[in-house]
Amino acid sequence: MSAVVDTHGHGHEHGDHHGGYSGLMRWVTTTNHKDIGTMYLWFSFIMFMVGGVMALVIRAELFSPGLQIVNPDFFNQMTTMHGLIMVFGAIMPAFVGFANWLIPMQIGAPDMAFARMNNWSFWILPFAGALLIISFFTPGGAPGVGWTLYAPLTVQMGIGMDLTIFAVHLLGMSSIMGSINIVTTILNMRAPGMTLMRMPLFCWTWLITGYLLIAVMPVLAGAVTMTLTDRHFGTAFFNAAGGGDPVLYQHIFWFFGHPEVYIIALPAFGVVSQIIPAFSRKPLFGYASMVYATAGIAILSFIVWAHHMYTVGMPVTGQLFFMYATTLIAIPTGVKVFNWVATMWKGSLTFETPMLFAAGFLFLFTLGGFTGLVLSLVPIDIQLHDTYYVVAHFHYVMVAGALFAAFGGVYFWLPKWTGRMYDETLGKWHFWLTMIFFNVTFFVQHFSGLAGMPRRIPDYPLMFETWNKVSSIGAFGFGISQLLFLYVVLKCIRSGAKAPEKPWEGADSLEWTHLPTPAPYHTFETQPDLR
Ligand code: CU1
Repeated sequence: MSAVVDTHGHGHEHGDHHGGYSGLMRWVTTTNHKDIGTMYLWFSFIMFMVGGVMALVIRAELFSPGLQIVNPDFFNQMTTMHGLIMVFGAIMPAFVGFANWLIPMQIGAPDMAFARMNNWSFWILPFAGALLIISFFTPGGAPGVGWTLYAPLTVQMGIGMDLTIFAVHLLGMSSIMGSINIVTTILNMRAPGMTLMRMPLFCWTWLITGYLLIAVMPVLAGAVTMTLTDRHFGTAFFNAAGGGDPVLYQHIFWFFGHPEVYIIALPAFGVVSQIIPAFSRKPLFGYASMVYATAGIAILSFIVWAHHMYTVGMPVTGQLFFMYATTLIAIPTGVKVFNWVATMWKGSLTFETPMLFAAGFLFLFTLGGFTGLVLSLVPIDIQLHDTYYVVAHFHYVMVAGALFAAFGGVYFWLPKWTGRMYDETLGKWHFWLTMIFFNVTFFVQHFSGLAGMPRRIPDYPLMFETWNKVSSIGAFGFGISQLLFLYVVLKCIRSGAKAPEKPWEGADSLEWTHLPTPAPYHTFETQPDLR
């Protein structure tokens, strides 16, 4: 451990001290958790832009009925790669970036437990991302099968499918190594006095997320490996003609896929659970219940997977089980929402950009939770399955949930990360543009979905035209607004005003997190606890 600390002293402002390396090699060889966190965050932003351009291709095509811009096959490739890149390339690495930056500082550890493996976890990602993009340039292009990679379509695809399978394997390896690192760091490297129940909530959500990832990423790897052997080695796991069953794929995929929703959501909950107390000048309400609710959500997430599959022809008893189990998740989620609101209750609230994003998260994520509850009901889901209502629902969870929390977290911790303040006026502009265009894009998709518009189809009847036009205009506004975010961050790094010790006045009690790595010897027994 000490060797790592000695050669890789401070954050990125001391780039000339990294084991003799400088320039690019310094980033390639770094084992510093702050450097690696920074690389995760930038990688995630680049993937967010790539996946965003794909979303804009989809929305441009859907601006009008008929086929204007792309052929149906390329449209399918766009929906597939948009989903894969956003889930595995953008959202997940963003929160691993937060974990790298924050967990060692929040628990008083000098670095992550496995600093060299940490470097490897990150550097796998660009290769996985490259494989996904290279698949577009293979014969037949990228697989146009949807991000869920459902059998049996995957068996017939070209070599782009093999590249995608390999990319998923690499992404899974990266996630598993990252999770082992996070779990080990939290369990073994807390400073004296930092008991588990005193940890900042972000650490708790990542501890639980780490276990979720270790449990389900191998399941996804199994699903795509079975697809690979069906394609090339004569097995018939998902081929009815050989005694297999394509529905088996869906069961395996969603046994991974539903916990994956919480792998994305739980760290977002953690970020929001730290922003809201800071801007309410009050401790988090119901800390212990937050921890238990997070664990409860994680456990329930393993027994709800078939709510994605109500229409495959499962027995009514199966539908009922998965419906009741799914509706149960509303209870711990309700506990969390109650606690966030109760934290704000009678607080001295201010609404700087991080708090705006946290409040936006709270409102819109709850809305996405409600449409999730609607979709959990079998008779309703049978009507709405594969419509734009589902698309609207999960974008409220993924974008207004995870992405808003990530934006809030970036604004919240940028002063700690860079030593500089961002431009508050521009930050607020970024929030309001994002908030408005997000809803213009996705709220109307509830309407086209309820009217029966199917997802993943490039053409549609005239009756859906109005809401699609509105949605496409919103999407381009949303996309352009994110360039403002890039500008605000770059401006902060280059020329932001010097950040004060405590940028957010009050309950932001992480005042020592601006100190260099390794954190000085610290005992939390003599400090107020940090939650
Ligand atoms: Cu689910």
